[in-house]
Amino acid sequence: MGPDEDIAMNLPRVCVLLACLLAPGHVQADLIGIQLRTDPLWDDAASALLTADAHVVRLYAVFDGPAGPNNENVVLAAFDSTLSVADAAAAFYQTPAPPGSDTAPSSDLFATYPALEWDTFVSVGVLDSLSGDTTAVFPDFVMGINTITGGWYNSYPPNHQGAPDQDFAVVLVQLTILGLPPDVDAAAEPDLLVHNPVLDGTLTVSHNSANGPINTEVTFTTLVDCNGNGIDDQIDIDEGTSEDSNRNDVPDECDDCICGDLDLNGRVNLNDAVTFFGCYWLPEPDPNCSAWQLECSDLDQDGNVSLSDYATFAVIYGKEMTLSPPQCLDGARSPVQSPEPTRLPPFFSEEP
Ligand SMILES: [Ca+2]
Ligand SMILES: [Ca+2]
Ligand SMILES: [Ca+2]
Ligand SMILES: [Ca+2]
Repeated sequence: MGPDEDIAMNLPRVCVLLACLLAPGHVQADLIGIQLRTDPLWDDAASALLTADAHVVRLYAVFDGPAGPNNENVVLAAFDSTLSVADAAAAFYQTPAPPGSDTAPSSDLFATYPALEWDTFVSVGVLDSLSGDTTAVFPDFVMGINTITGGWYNSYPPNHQGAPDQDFAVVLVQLTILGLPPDVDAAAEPDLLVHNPVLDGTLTVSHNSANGPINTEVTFTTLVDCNGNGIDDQIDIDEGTSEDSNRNDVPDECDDCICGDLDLNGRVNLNDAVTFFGCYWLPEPDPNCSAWQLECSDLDQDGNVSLSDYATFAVIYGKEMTLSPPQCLDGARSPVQSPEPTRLPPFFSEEP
C-alpha cells in the first residue's frame, strides 16, 4: 500500500473517530472504494499447487471504519459488472474439486483440496460457504467474460459475513488467472485500479450508506504502453506527451516509419522536408527532431541521416508513400501521383 493510499484510508478513519466522540454509539461505516491487491507470494503458492504459472489478484471493498453496534449492517450489491482476463489465451482458474462453487470455499476443505484455496470466487466476506449464508449466484469464472449480477450482504461480525481486515477491507473477489505470458507481472503497474495487465472490465458496487445508496464503479483496462514510459498511451496522446499525426490512437513513435512521411499524413511534402532537414546528420534527437523522426529519416537504415538519405528523399518528395525504409526507392518506382509539388525546396546537401 502506497503513502497516498495510507493517507486516503487514514483520513476518513480519523473523521470516524471524531464522529465517535461527537456522537457516541452511532458509527456508520462507509465505502471508500474498491482496491485491487496482488502479492507475489500468492502467485508462488498457487503456481506450486496448480502446476502452472498463476497470477492471483483480489478485489476488496474498503470501508472507512468498522460497522458499529448500533449500525451493524452494511449492504453491498454488485450489478452489471464484467470482469474478463485481458489476454485471450488466459482463463480464470476454477478448481474441479468440491464444492465446485463460485463463492468463497470453506477453509476447512483446504487440507483435503489444497488447490481450492486458489479457486476463483466471488464473495463479500462469505468466509464459509458451508454455513449456507451465501446470498448471490455467480457465473462460472472459467468463461472468458463474466457478468456478475447479484447482491452481497456484508454485516457486522460475529455472523462471519463481511469481516474486514485491519484496514477495514472486505474481500469481494479472488481471481486466479492461468495462461498469461510469463513476463506479465500482475503487480507491476503503478495504477492498479485503472490499468492492470491482467484484467478488463468494470465492477460496480452499490453501498447503502447513511445518506442513501452510493454507486462505486471501477473500470479495469489493460495498460497499453507501446513507448514504455509507464503511462497509458492514450494519456500520452491526450496530454501531448506523444504526437499522433495520423490519428490512429498510437503514439507516432510506435508507428512504423513510412519513407519520408515524417508527419504520417500520407504524403512526402514540405512539412516532412522541414523535419528531415532538422534531423539531417543529427547525432541524437533534439527538440526539432524526435527519436522517432531521427530513426525514420534514415531512409536506408544505415544508422545515419546522410547524403544518401537526402538523395532518396529528393526522389520520393511530393509522392504518396506507404512503404517503410529501407524500401523507399522500390516504392518510388511506381508511386501514386500526388497533386503536391514534386520539386524539393533548396537545401544544402553537403555533409558536415
Ligand atoms: Ca505510454
Ligand atoms: Ca500515430
Ligand atoms: Ca507527410
Ligand atoms: Ca542513412
